[in-house]
Amino acid sequence: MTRVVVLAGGVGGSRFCLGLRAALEGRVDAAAPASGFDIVVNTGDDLWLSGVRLQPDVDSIVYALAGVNDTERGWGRAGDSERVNSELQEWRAGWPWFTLGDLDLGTHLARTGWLREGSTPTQVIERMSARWPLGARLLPMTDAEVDTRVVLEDGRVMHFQEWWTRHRAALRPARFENPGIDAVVPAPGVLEALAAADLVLIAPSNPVVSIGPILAVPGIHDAVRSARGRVVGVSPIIGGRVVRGMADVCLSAIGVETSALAVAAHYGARSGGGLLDDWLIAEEDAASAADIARVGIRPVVTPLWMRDAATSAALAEAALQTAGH
Ligand code: FO1
Repeated sequence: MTRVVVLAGGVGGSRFCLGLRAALEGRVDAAAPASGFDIVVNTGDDLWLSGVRLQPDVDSIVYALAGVNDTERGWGRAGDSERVNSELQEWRAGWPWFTLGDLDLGTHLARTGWLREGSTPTQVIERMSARWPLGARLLPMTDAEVDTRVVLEDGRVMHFQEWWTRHRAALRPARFENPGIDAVVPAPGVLEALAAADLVLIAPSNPVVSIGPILAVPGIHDAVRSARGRVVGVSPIIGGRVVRGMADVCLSAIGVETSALAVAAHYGARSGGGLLDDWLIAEEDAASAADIARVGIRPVVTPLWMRDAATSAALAEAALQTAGH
């Protein structure tokens, strides 16, 4: 059995994880145990709101793997209602621009209760995951609370969720911060999973606010770098544009161009102190393959659009084959 660890966050991460589960399941014969994989999830998007703890990236991935996610919006539960949210707005509680669905609130209440009773986020996620056969183990990047903050060019500082959902990333960021992250440790199991992995995948998630915080947790960058298997990344940029979300704004704030080449160089070649052995790029970006190779990373041109279950599985299959699995 190939042991795979994925670093992931957001919608791109959850679609890729769905594809990976399908690709791995396709390899298992009837007699063999189902192949599982580990997902190290960004928790920088997490926040307290109206007295409950939200974990947007964890929930996106759990809901997607459980098949109960809202595929139109890209977040929350399918078929959710908003009765409690309306009432919260009447009370002027929470954020008027941030919707908490009724079913989704059930998750937040359960999580908050378990946290208040003394469970760690890792234990809470394990308990939540047991409700559905997810086919993967989710590990938060850390059990500590380290929110992603946006420092604007005008000096204001706000939680990433406010910048993302209220302002739709329209306020110019000077930088992103995770206050206190230097003092935290990876969640239990994260370093062990990376050390045992035959293959580490970096999902096509936002490199700055999804993958960035994971790699900023002390020990994780080094563990990926020294993984025994290959480290394969999937470009979140296709044809010089972001596939979804507002990653281009985040990239330009840290001085990285919105291109498959620039993001590859941002992660760096393992041979040069960075992370990547291989970098999956779209056919639209094939012209940058030679430059990516010059950085010391092997470019692999393959279709990257994850339009549905079949194209997501094909992309994950390409990532597995790139590493010889
Ligand atoms: N995104 C929005 O654009 N608007 C919302 O009202 C909103 C509510 C929300 C509630 C719970 C949750 O887990 C996620 C939610 N999101 C919402 C998505 C979230 O803001 C981001 O897309 C992710 O954090 C980025 O990965």
